Amino acid sequence: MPRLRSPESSTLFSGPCTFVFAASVGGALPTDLEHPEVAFIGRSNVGKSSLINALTGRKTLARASKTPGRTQSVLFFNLGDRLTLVDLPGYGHAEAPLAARRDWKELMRVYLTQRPELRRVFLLIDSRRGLQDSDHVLLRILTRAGVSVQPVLTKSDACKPAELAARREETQTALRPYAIARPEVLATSTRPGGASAGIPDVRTAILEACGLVDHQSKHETDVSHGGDEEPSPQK
Ligand SMILES: Nc1nc2c(ncn2[C@@H]2O[C@H](COP(=O)(O)OP(=O)(O)O)[C@@H](O)[C@H]2O)c(=O)[nH]1
Ligand SMILES: [Mg+2]
Repeated sequence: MPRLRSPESSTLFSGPCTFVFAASVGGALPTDLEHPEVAFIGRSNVGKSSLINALTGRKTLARASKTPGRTQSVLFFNLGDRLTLVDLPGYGHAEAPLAARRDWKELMRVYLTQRPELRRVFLLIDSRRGLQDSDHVLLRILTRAGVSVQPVLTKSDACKPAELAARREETQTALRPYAIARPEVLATSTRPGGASAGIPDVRTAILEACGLVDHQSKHETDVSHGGDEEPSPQK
């Protein structure tokens, strides 16, 4: 698949994005989606639906639901016929019944072990709270599955800049023992006052994870490369 040039990559997220499949515990996962895939996960209320909507410039793509113990599902969205965005069920709800927690774990196990398309999981963390015990449970599951993790602090507008910087450092330190976690911690806000901070960074990280980013639009320059031909795109 050819890499997207910068202008094309910026329009990908404002183009068509359609719901294609919902998988719940005990059900099958789609096997015919063909595109590289990235998934979003985090504790309930972390701002996952808001972030997915902001990334794709929509108001209602990802439904916001706050009912604990409600049927949990893995939602698949086709973005411009180039990649699949996956909305994973939240966790960490204090009142969630035991059966719901068990279903969540089983759904994660099935999803994470049966997705050769999966390139990266974006782990959302509330800026005001930092990593919680339930995030560490998830990180251990992701470690066993060997899935690359991009940490993202959400609701950055709700913190003062110094507090956000401290939370970023603290998160980086707490994630260091996890080899699957990428070292850079992104921070986002979906509030107009937050000027949609960090949303373009997350879009770039998605494209990079999927091998779809044009070389010139990458932030860092690869100096080890010494004028070779452009590497062939990853499938
Ligand atoms: N201050 C602030 N609040 C946010 C932001 N994103 C989401 N929220 C709020 O956090 C709550 C949970 O958001 P939602 O997207 O439904 O979280 P989800 O349960 O993880 O899908 C809602 O009240 C949102 O309005 C943000 O960037 N800044
Ligand atoms: Mg939600």
